[in-house]
Amino acid sequence: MEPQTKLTEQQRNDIRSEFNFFDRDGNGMIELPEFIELLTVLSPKTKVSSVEEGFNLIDDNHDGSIDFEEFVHWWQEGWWEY
Ligand SMILES: [Ca+2]
Ligand SMILES: [Ca+2]
Repeated sequence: MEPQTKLTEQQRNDIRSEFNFFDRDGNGMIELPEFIELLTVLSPKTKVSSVEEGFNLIDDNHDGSIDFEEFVHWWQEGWWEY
């Protein structure tokens, strides 16, 4: 499905745990309010406006939520480290 991802199963499991942790309502998607909370935890100095910008970048298919594959992609890019 995702030939460009080179993650081990262990890494995917780790990311899955993170994803599930931030998916507060457990619907399998991270919505904007959940994402704001995520970024606030990972990077407390992040401004909400730039979080919204980041959300739109990560939301590849622009359906208003981040699904697991989008989340994995973002995680690999290490966007939040900047
Ligand atoms: Ca959710
Ligand atoms: Ca999406």
